[in-house]
Amino acid sequence: GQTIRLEDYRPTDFILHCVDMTVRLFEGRAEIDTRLVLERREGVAEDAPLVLDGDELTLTGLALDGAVLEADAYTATPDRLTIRQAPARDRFLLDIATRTVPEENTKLMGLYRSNGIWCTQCEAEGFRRITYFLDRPDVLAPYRVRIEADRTAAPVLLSNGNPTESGDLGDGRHYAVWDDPFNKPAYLFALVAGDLDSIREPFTTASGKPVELAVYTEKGRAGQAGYAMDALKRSMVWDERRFGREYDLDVFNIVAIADFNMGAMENKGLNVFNHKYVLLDPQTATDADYAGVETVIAHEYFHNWTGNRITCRDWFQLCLKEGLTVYRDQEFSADERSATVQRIGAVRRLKAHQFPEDQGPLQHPVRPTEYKEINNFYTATIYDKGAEIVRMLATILGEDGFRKGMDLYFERHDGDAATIEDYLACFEAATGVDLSHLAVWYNQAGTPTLSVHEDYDAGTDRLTVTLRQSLEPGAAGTRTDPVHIPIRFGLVGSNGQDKDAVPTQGPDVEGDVIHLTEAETTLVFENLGERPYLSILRDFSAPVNLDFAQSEADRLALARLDPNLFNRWSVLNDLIGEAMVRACRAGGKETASPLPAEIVDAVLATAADPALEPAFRAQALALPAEPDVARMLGRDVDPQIVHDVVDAARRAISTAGVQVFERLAAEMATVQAFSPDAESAGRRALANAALAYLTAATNDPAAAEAQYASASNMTDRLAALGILVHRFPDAPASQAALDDFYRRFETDELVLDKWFALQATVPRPATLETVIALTGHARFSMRNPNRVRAVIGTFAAGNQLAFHRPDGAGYRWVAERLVELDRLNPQIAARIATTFRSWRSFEPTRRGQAEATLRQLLETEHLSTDLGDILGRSLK
Ligand code: HT7
Ligand code: ZN
Repeated sequence: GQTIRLEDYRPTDFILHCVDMTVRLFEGRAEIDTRLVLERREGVAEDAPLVLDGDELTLTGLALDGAVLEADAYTATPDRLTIRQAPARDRFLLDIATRTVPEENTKLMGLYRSNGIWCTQCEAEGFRRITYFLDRPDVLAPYRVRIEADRTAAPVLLSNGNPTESGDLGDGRHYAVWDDPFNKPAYLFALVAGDLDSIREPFTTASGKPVELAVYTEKGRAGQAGYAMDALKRSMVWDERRFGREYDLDVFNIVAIADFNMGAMENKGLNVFNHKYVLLDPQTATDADYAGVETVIAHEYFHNWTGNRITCRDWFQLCLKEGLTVYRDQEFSADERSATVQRIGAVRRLKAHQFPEDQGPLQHPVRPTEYKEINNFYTATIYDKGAEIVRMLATILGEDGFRKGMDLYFERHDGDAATIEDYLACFEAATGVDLSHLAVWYNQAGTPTLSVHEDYDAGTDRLTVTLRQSLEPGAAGTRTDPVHIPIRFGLVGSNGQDKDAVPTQGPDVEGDVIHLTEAETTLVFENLGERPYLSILRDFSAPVNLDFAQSEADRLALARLDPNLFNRWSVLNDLIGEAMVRACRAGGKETASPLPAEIVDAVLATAADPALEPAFRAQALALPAEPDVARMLGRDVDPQIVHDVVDAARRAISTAGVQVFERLAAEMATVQAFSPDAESAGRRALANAALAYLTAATNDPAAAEAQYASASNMTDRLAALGILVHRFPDAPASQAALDDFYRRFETDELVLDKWFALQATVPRPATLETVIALTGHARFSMRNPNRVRAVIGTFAAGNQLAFHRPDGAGYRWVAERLVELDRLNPQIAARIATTFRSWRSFEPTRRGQAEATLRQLLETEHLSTDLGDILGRSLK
C-alpha cells in the first residue's frame, strides 16, 4: 500500500459547489445517479485532469454539461475516474451513474444491507464505494438526495438534512427527497431505507426552534429505544448550557442497525448506530450497557458541532473532532453521573488501551504524520489521549478561559475544515496564554514519565518537591522534547484538609496546578506546621506514568484522608498493582497473599465506608486486571503467573473481608423496582462485587446460583452468571445456568453476544476448545461484527490464559480466523489483529510463538491493506 503524508497536503484542483443524488433501491442492486457542480480552482493548470476516488465501483453512465462523454475522454477503473479535459474556467455539471450490489457488501462500508435494511457507512472513505467523488474531508457541499424504493420493503426513506418532498411512483414504489443545507464532507453522508419502527418526541431549542426527534429500530424493537431518546434530549440541553451550542435542523434521526463496524456514526442529522448503543431494557441490558448508550448517544450528538459544523481539513487532524468530542462526552457523563467515578473509569480505560498502544509497535502521535490505511487510526491514542490533551488545555486555561477559546473556535471556524493549529490558535487568541509546550503533545508519541521526589526537613519545616519529565524514544521515532504537564496537587494535613500550598520557590503554580514545562524543576513550600502528605497528579491531570517512591504509610494515609477522591482511589490501586508486580517478579510462587495486610485493610475500610458513594466503593474493590499487571511488568510476562497472583490477591481480600461482604451484600441488594440511574447502578455494582468476593471466600457457587435464579434485572443476572461460569466452570450449576440463559434470551442477538463473550473469557487454557466450538454454533456468524467481537475479539483481548497459551495454539487459531475474516470485513480483521501488539512483552516461549504466527500471517496472499498494515507495523 501507498503511504499518505501530512506534508503532502494540498487543496483539490477542483471546487465542489453542490451534490444532487438519486438513489434507486431494488432487490439485488442499487442505481445511483449523482450530479456534481464543479469548478477548476483558480491557478490550477488548464490541462490538469479531474480525478475522482472510487472503490469497487461500476460506472454505468457519464456526462459533462449534459453531453455523454466519449470513451477516450475519461478512464474509469473500480477505484478511480479520470476525466482528461474538464472545463478550464466556468462551473460545469458532471453526471455520474454507478451501480452497486448492497447485498454483497460484506465490508459494511458504503451502501449495504443489514437484516434487509439499506444503510450506509461513509467515514472514513466509504462514500467512494457509492459513487466516484472527491472523497476527502476538506471537500464540502450542500446535498439534495432523492431515494426511491419499494414501499413494502422500505416504507421509511431517510437521508441527511430536512425532508422536503415525498410521493408515490406507481408499481408499489415511492420516493422521498431530503435537503441538507449545511456544507458537509462526503464522510457525513447517510441514507437509510427499510421497514422500521420508531419513537418520536418534540424538542425545543434554547432559542425556541422546534425539532422533531426520532429513534428508528428494526420491527418490534422501538420499545427498547426510550432510554436512548432520553439520553439524546439530555445531551441537547447539556450542550446548550455548557457550550452554548444549539441544534440546527428541523429533524434529528437516529437509526439502530444490527450489522455495524463500530459504535455509531455522526452523519449530519441522521446518526446511524450499532443497535448495541440504542436498544435497552432492564431485563436484557446491564448498567454498563445503559452508561454506554448514554455516552455514545451524547458523543454522536456532540459531533454536530465538533466534527460536522467544524470538520477536519484532512484525516491527520482526526483528533480535532474525536479527542474534543470524547472530552465533551466525558464531561457530560461527569455532570450526569458521579464525576469521580467517571474519571476513574476513563483513566482505567486510558491505561488499559492507550498506554499499551503507546508503549508498543503501533505507537503513533495523537496527530500522526503518515498512514497507509486511515481505518487503522481510529485508535485509543486519537480518541482517548486526544481527549486528555483537551482536558489538559481546560486545566491550564481554567473553566472560563477554556470556554472563551471554545466560543472563539465555533465563531471563527463554523463551516470550515480546520486543523489542530487553527484550534489552538483560538485559545491563544482568547486568553493570551502561550500553548507552544502543550502543542508538542500532538506530535510526540509515547507516554512521558513524571518523576517526583519529595524531601521534608522538620528542622526548617520545609518541603522540597523535585519534578522531572522524560520520554523514551519509541516505534514512531518522534522527538522526545519536554511538554507542558499541568499537575494538580494538594498538601494534605493530618486533619485531612488541604494546606494553603503556595510555594516560596519554583515554577508557575496557579491555584492547585503546577505548570511543568521544563525537563526538571524544584518547588519549595514553607511554614507547613507539620510534614504534609503530597497528593500529586490529582484527577490524573496529565496522561503520564507517575514515578514516585512515596512511602506505603503516606499512601495509606492518603487513601483514608485525601479530600481528592480520585487520588484516594489511585494511591490504593497503585499500591495493589505494585504489590502484584513484586509478586510476579518473585515468580508468583509464594503461597502467602501478594497483598500486605495493611493494603487489604485499606481496601476493606474503603469498601465499608458509608460516607462514600457505593459506586466509588465498588471501584476500590475492582482490582487491577491481568492485562494491567502485564503492562506494569513490561517485559518477560508470563500470563499464568500474572493470573495466579491476581487470583491470590482476590482470595486474600475475600478471606479477610467475609463479614464486610456479607453486610454489603445484604445492604445493597436490589429491593426497589429497577432504575438505571447512577446511584442505583452503584449499589448494584457494590452488591455484585461483594457477591464475587463472598463466593471466592466460601468457594461455593450456591450464592451466585441463587442470585442467578432470582435476579430481576440483567445486571444482577449476568454478574451471577459471570461468577458461575468464570469461577466454577465445571460445576453442573454453571452449565445449567448457561443453558437457561440461552433459552431465555435466544431471540435477542445482543444478549446472545453476552452469552458467547462470557464463555470465550473463561480463564483457563482449555477455553480455546470452547471458542472453536462456539464458532461452529448455529448462531455464530462471521458477517456480524458484534458476534465476531463477542467470540474472537473478547477471546484475544480478554483471555490471557487461552489466547497466550505457551503452545501457540491460541495465536494460530486467531490468525486462521483473521484470514477468513479479512476476506469479508478487513476493518474488523485489522482491529482484532491489534490484540497481538504487545507480543514482545511476553516471556521467550510465547514471544517466539506470537512472532512466528504473525510472520506467517503476513505471508498470506491477498491480505487487505487494513490487516497488512497492522501486521507490518506490529512486526517492525
Ligand atoms: N466518527 C465515527 C468513526 C468511524 C466509524 C463509525 C462506524 C463505522 C465505521 C467507522 N469508521 C470511523 C464514530 C465516532 O467516533 O463517533
Ligand atoms: Zn467520534
